[in-house]
Amino acid sequence: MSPKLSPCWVVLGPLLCSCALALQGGMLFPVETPSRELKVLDGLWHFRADFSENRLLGFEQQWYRQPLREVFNDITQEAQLRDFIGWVWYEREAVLPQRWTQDTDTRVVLRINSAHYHAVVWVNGIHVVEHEGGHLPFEADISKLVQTGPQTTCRITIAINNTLTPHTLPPGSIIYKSDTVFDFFNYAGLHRSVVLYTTPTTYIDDITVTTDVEQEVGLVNYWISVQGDEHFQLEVRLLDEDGKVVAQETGEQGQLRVPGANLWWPYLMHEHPAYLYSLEVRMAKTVSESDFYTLPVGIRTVAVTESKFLINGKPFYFHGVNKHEDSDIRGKGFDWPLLIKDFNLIKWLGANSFRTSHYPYSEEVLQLCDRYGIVVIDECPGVGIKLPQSFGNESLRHHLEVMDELVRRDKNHPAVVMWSVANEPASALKPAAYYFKTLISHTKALDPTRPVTFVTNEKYNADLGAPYVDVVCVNSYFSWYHDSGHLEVIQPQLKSQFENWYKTYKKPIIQSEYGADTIAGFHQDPPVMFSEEYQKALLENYHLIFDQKRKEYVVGELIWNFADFMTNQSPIRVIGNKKGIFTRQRQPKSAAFILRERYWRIVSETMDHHSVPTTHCLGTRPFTI
Ligand code: GCB
Repeated sequence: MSPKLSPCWVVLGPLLCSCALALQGGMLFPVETPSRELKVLDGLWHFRADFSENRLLGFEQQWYRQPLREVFNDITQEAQLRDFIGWVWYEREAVLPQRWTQDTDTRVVLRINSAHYHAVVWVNGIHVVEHEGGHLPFEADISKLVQTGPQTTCRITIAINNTLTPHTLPPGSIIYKSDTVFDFFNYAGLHRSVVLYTTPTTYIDDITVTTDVEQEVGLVNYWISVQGDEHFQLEVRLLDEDGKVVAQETGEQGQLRVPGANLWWPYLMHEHPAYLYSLEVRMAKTVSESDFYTLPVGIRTVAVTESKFLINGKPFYFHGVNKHEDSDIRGKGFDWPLLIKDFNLIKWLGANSFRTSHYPYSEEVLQLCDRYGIVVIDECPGVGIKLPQSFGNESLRHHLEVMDELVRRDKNHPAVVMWSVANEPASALKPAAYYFKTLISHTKALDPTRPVTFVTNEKYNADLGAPYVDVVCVNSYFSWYHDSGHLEVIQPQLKSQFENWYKTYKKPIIQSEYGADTIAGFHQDPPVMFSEEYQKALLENYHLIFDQKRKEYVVGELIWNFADFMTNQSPIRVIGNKKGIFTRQRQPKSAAFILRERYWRIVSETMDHHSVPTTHCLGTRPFTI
């Protein structure tokens, strides 16, 4: 039934303290600095799916020992490959600069930014790393392997299996020769770049930053971990956007004080949103051996009260979207033009936020959010936790590890204001209480500076995980999956949804999903389901209640979905999920205009008039990055 293989095997291109993490080592985004080089292995990779009966021929014949190059493939026209379940093999030969292979003071690292789901990696036929779970990076130090002789190339082989079981995260039933159950297209394989980078052998391994504001003084707390030699010196400088040093310190841990700091504000909340400082870290071992890394830093605070979500002490209302990493041809393959188009649409819409439904998005997405002030609810791949066995110890242990990896990767992004540990789990099942209590307290221990939530579609009086969240995030599909076609139920049902949740928990609420499937170009008035008129009417009914309740404790609304996206085949999906306000090709349906008008109206109500950026107002030219 459901397709499994990504067509995107073509790769193009108080303290949050690192000691709280169970993981070894940091996961700094690889960048070029005076001490670090980077080689991005985008382009065509050799590819082979293992169609053998047991899917294990590649391991039996040790495909990693020989070049795969006799087999070459492309975005598939074969249903058999699209629907493939099991191991596929990728291979790429990389030419290395001579000093990488000859200078033993250079550390060479192979980093895979995302391989979905289970990956095994060899370099020159030698096993170097294995990783479970897509959407998060992993890496291996391959210095010893490439510094062994005169050769200046290395062969990288990656075997990836897309099988999903009740114990994977996300759990699923995408199992060879068995049924497939999954709510969106399980694009597999390499979604993002594979890179090689270098550091000195004594190197900056991780940087953790938290920020606070006391009176007018911005505080930047930092922790740096260095690997390699024990003897080194660390210098830390904070530069403003003009390149002026505003604070400096030495040592592995400290606090930088910035009087009159420019705060990081969300888009449309301030006339100069998304102010970023640069934290320059210099590690010196000897005069000639140094490592440099620069991290963008936004100084901001996040807090939650009984009825408000506060950024820099001011109430923040999420008017935004849910997304998917999904597009025609690319599937989940990373694509800069698509990313820029999506950011331009988000800004055009007047949206200030999104949730990374239902897995961590690429690091480049978060970097743009930092840079443009788009607030993020960062969700882990905990989608579809429905079966009792997916709440057992094996699943929980893996889920905790995934949160370690997610927090390690994304902890320094000012745009990330909340963690979401799951989407629509069966949180009324008995083991859900222990599961979510453990998961949420673990996440808070990793990062006490951000609120934690999960997204529920359970009833307020049955949900056993809700007592542990900081913000209640509720999904509901009134007049769509329930009382289909009856728009008149929306207002009373939505009103009692909010009132019941608030009465029970006294916590701020976000409507984290609502929407209707709509086939662009289908018109019907009076509205019927799947027409553009129905989507508009459904939204308008929801909005009436949002407007009442956002005066009280509703702190956000996120439409499902930003754009149409691919799913498995099913009688309720018409070549994918059509709840986008944009088509999969990013063209607006009528509802996009309703939402645009609404979001800009909310902005003009909540922002000082002079601070609304004129270039982003309705009817003016869209933002261009
Ligand atoms: C939901 C899920 C989302 C689905 C959506 C739908 O509740 O969270 O992943 O795509 O409903 O359209 O069915």
